[in-house]
Amino acid sequence: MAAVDTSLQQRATGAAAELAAAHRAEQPLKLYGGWFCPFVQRAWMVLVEKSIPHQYIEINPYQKAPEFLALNPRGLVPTLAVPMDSEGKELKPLYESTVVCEYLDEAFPDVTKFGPRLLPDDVYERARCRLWIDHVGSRIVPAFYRFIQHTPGKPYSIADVRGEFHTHLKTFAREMDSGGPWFLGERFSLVDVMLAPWAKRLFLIDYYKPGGVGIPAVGERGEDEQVWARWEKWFGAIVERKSVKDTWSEEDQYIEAYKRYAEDTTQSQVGQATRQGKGLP
Ligand SMILES: N[C@@H](CCC(=O)N[C@@H](CS)C(=O)NCC(=O)O)C(=O)O
Repeated sequence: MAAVDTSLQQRATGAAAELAAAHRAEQPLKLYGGWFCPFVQRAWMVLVEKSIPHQYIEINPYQKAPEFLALNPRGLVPTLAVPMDSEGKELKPLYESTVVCEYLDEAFPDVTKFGPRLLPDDVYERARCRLWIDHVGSRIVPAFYRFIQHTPGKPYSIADVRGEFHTHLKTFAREMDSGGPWFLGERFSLVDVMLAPWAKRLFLIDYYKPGGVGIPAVGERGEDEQVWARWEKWFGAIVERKSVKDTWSEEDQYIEAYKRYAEDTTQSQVGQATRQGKGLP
């Protein structure tokens, strides 16, 4: 097997390094993360959005330490260690970024201490949010990896993957409420959190792939002028969101870390699944 991606820069840099340093001290709630990982960024954003006391522990998930596998047999970050008592003597694990984010929102419900809930109270609206979170996870994110891992030898063209990616973005943007930049209009929610890390990483497609993300220019979008304008409103707001910027390392570190994806040589579980046409882990 080719070398596993263990040569990554070992620590966060830039703003994310400051955040990690501010949360180095022992706390009952622990997030095991990797600075480069978009799934981790989701959970990290929720901790920041809600100012939840926590300890951040940087690990390299490609080196499967037995203590890590004991917490998460899937061997993936984010992994959360949740205290079962007030002193944090007994810890139970949680993993899968969507599960972790919903848990954090529900476990810290006090709006006066932790700010607005990240899913609506209305049952239908909450289900609608989960529907579009599913669209992010089952359509947009896999298409992002097919796009960035596209190499000239593939049986499909880069235009095909770009088209597929655009279709999923437009379907998402058409569902966005008006009156504000976020998916729910003025209200920031978990739907925004779920897509934010890949929005922030779109510059990597511009950097590595011929023709880049390739969203058509204003005036050249035909019947899609409005939907792309709505996408850009959301995109402009999310990349500037404080929780996104606070959990972001220096840009050149991502360029380095994603080179293996761009060359389609990564041995990460996500990368291998994409290469084999399987569902993401
Ligand atoms: N479905 C998982 C995916 C997490 C994931 O793939 N994390 C990557 C880092 S970005 C990982 O831990 N990879 C280790 C490996 O591929 O062996 C989630 O949503 O949390």
